[in-house]
Amino acid sequence: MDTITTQPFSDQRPGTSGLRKKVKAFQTPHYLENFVQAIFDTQTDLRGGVLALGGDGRFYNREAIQIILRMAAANGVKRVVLGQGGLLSTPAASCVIRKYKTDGGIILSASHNPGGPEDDFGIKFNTPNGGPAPESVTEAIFERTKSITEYSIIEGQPVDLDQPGEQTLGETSIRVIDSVKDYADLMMQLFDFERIHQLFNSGVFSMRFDAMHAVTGPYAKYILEGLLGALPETVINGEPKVDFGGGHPDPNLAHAQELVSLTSGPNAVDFGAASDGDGDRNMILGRNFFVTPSDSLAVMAANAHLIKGYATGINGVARSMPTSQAVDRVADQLGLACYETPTGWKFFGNLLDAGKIALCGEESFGTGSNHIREKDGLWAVLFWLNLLAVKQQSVAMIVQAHWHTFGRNYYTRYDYEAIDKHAAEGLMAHLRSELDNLPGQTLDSYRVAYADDFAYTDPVDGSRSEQQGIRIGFEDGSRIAFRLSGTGTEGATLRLYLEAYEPDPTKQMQSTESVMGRLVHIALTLAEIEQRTGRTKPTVIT
Ligand code: VG1
Ligand code: CO
Repeated sequence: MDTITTQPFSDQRPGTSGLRKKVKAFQTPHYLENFVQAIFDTQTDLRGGVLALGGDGRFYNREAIQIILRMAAANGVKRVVLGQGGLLSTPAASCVIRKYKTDGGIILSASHNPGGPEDDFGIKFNTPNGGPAPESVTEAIFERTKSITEYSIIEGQPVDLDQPGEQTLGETSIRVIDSVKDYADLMMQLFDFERIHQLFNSGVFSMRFDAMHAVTGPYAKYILEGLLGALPETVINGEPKVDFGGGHPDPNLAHAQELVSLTSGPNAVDFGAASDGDGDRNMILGRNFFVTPSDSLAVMAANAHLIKGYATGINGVARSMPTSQAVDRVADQLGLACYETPTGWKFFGNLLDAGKIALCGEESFGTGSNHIREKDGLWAVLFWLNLLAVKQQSVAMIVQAHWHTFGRNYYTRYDYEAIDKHAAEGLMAHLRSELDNLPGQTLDSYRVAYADDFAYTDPVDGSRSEQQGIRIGFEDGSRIAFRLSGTGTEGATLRLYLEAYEPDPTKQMQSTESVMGRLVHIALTLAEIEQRTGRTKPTVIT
């Protein structure tokens, strides 16, 4: 075993979902090693314990895995459960950690961020419940990175990442598994595969799933085309590539255009879905119809009783703060508990572990349930397929009927990417300084009901998270929120979230753009976006 002398890097604080940097940063000598050693130093159960390991297959995945394996061996990890080919989707990693009862997992991913030598890489640690480490753990890891002086690694031949079965590296046994099977087994417990199979065989239903050249390709092909009998062309862009085929593996209307066009026009398929780089996000499309992620969560909550895995009823739901309040309306009517958490999946973990909620989601194309502790792209797709099979209605009909019952929460998000960090911080500080003046004011006929900087006290462990984004709520149920991204790797990214509530069914078929016009204007003016960032329009609207 070698002990290598190193010096701390000052920028290894994990963000919303792990440590994300340019590949070049991770290739800096000792950079990856320092962070990994900080995990081993703080997560002491891993010594003599079991570690799950895998990533989304992006550029540098295989190299990083070889380094982590040699460090795991040097740090006394007894066994590593490794995804074949170094691949584990984020939800599959969560499934594997729980199924094999490992002492945690390391997932290599920068999720929806582009991959390749000039683009992004990331690493995150998940705890034995299968979920992203809570802030107490990520802070401990960060603290350790600030004082690290050495790390341990063994010499050794490269491990064969592709051959399933057991091998040894030093004293550590490495078991390469095909996680597709484990993941599919879990899905079969939750959904009525027989019924979905019938839907695909009915001859009147067609779908496309866009894996965006990311990690879900093999999972989607096995489950949709293999087990459920969907036609062989159902999964598009199904081969994982290190650079995601040059694309941006983010399943939204801007980046999944090929799928959008397949669900548009007279020859459109009935159902379209896409997933992101690491397989935890999902986009749901009907024929000429886009389901906002916030609506998707609400529809799931309202219909969970129709789905095998949730048929006995759900007790509670949760959404992140910027996510629309559509699910709150469902919870209200059905008498479910409803929690509003800060952005990022790590905040759902305690609620799920404590059995307080069964479903949760974020506006950023993330939905999930108590089956694992990560958001889960393919799970959401299967949930929708099961619902379509049971209801025998189109996606549009299901969502419109939902609006009719619960009202419609029009929703949109503006992202201003790679803006100047100081300008972004100044803008947020300015908004904070306005908070006390806003309640009671009328802005373009919207009366402000409350304005605050969102803070959260975890109802399970009492931990407190402050400054989680500015919320401005209006008396008619509309809302504006602002926050700075914690996953970007260049400058700062400002996110502006807008929501308008419309209870009247005769006014629920307008375009989101037209409904949002006045709220957008209020937000741009309040935050002085153009003056402070120099941007006249957002980088992307979702
Ligand atoms: C973004 C999303 C957030 C999501 C996070 C990780 O974070 O807004 O909802 O949980 O990405 O998703 P931020 O801090 O950039 O707004 V994934 O699929 O990138 O791991
Ligand atoms: Co992701």
